[in-house]
Amino acid sequence: MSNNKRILVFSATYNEIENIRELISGIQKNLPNSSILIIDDNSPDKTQEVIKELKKNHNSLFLIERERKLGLDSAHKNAFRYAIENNFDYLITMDADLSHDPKELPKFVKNLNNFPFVIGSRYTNGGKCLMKGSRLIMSKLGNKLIKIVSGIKSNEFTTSYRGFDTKNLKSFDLNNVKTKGYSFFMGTLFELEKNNIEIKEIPITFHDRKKGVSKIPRIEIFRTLKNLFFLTLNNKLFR
Ligand SMILES: Nc1nc2c(ncn2[C@@H]2O[C@H](COP(=O)(O)OP(=O)(O)OP(=O)(O)O)[C@@H](O)[C@H]2O)c(=O)[nH]1
Ligand SMILES: [Mg+2]
Repeated sequence: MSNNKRILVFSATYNEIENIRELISGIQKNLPNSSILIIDDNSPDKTQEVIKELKKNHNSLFLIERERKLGLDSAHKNAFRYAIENNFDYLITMDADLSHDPKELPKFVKNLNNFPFVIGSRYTNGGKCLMKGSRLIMSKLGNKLIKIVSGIKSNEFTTSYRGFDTKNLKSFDLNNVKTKGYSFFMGTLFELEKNNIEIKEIPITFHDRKKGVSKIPRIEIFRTLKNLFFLTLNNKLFR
């Protein structure tokens, strides 16, 4: 890839010992010149120890260890700050459970050359979501509902496979997103909209987690609905 941009790929981990090696080797293979940042929240399964071992043979792998489970939203905010403070041009974020395929990373970089924000979308033309049963239905309906209620032009709101061109985001700052937990990812799109930043969807295939267990409590779905209405109201009132 003829690209001299400094790229940081970020993932948050909590008990991903069964996935972390494959994730890191996948990132290395697909974006050999990128740096990798992992923020681990003191995983009881000792994911962080595996990362420390991998660091010995990988001088652009960085680990931030936090004392306890401080949540996915604050991990992503930390990563955003880290990317800016360390002068990275592009920040690409993804889950560590291999739901997001590292093979798709080059596509993010290519699009970041033309767009300040890129979201990996399961629900745009060519995108796929390989979740099953009620999970798939909830996800599809949820994203459709958010689109209708918010009026924001995107078919995907809830995935964390996203790319930021840190130098071209105007006044957008991920740390200004106030919604927590699951809603944080949706809240990001409201914040982009507020800053008049185009949301570029690129198709991805989302794989269901094969190893390890899900950490997101299902109650988050209801919290997301509540936040959707408040964010939309706020958006309409303060434009
Ligand atoms: N550092 C940190 N990482 C977290 C935390 N909660 C979740 N993660 C990580 O965030 C990513 C997404 O979490 P998942 O549990 O896969 O959530 P999900 O994708 O909604 O659930 P599944 O579809 O069932 O996998 C994974 O890489 C987790 O390891 C947290 O509190 N702190
Ligand atoms: Mg997952």
